[in-house]
Amino acid sequence: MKTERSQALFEQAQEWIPGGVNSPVRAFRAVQGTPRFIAHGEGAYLQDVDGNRYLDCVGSWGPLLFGHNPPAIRQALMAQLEHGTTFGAPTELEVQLARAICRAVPSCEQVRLVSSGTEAAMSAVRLARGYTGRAKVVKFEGCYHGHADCLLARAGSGVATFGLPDSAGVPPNLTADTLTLRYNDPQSLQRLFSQMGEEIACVIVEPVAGNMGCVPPLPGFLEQMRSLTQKYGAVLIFDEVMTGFRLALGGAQELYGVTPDLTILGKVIGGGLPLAAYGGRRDIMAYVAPLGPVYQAGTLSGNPMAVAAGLAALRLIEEDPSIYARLKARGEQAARGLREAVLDTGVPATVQQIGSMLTLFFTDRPVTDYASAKSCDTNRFARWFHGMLARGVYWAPSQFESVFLSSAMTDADIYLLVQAARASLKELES
Ligand code: KE4
Repeated sequence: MKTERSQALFEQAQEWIPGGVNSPVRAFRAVQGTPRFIAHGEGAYLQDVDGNRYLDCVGSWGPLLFGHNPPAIRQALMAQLEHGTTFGAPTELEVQLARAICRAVPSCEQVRLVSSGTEAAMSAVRLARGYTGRAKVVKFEGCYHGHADCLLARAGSGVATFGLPDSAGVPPNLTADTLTLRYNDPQSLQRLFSQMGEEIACVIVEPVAGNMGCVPPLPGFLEQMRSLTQKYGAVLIFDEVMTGFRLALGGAQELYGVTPDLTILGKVIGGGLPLAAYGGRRDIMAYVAPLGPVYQAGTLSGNPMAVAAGLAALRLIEEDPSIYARLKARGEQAARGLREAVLDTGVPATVQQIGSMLTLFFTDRPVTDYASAKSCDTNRFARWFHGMLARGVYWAPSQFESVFLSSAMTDADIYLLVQAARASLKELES
């Protein structure tokens, strides 16, 4: 596979951009090798600058529910372009998008549009702290909510005492009130709430974890979280940046029937442009400036181009109510084929899938939390990843990520995916 142009561009990029990328996972450090510089996306496929073509299983990390460059979104952007790209003033379009989001996600009585999932998560946590007057934030190991200081925390020595920074540049005092528990461990959540429930402003969780690989909640985990937060007056925040409008129109909260107080959304609702949102109960959203005392602002919040793309995306979903059943069927089809390939080749691996999200974990046991995810053979994953790339399948370049199937994928595409996976697994044993 020719990669000269990607290699040359990566050399140049490292001169001008830290690590040569604008987001760390893109640098292929977890799998080594040269990141592919992409020239074009169309439907289910990417083409890199050397002319190599790949079935795209990353889908820009989730936004591309319909694959690349769907005509309806392209037309919406062209139409908006005639009127201008940004005004820094309210527009009719953003009212339409806010209403469409609230209608799709009933727990959102109001939403505030922002430009990234990080911004949405940071704002939702600040809002929960402002609304409750409390400081403590509970999150879970292996869940990622963007890179706001207070959320870049890992479990401290005594979890129930303080959180430690998980990044340089985050002073310990900024994570001291962030407590990190094990995902899918209701007992530790129960213990923490009985120790300090009245001090907890919020619990923030990925209702289906995607940032340690695809790890669904075990039965009762979300329900128990809901009853504890209710009982102690803490705000329950579902981070649905990845799962929102991906797993169902109403996201994971619709799928699992658990209603949070606040929801964070992103990715799909931007239709491929920078747009995210946080929203929820009206009495909590009433605390957001200019209505209330919790400040949050943004030059490009509700940007007309991003909103036009987001509206077109939600319209595509509205016009195609069977899309989630089809995406679920695609996910199950891919998972079935991958499990057969794992069995046939005898490589210790586990496939976890929900809807159109899935991960092939290089471990022979179920992955229910970060510790079990970290027990995977990441070297084997890296070799398998390059086997997939060489066979024309662009998989997520990290064991600890989900992949995202799109509605542009066909039976033939899933067949290609499974055959490439089988051959790449077999190669591991040679
Ligand atoms: P952004 O700030 O990247 O728009 O969103 C942060 C975020 C928040 N919450 C969840 C559940 C997320 O998955 C994300 C971002 N997801 C990663 C993928 N693991 C984006 C890819 C990247 O960081 O380059």
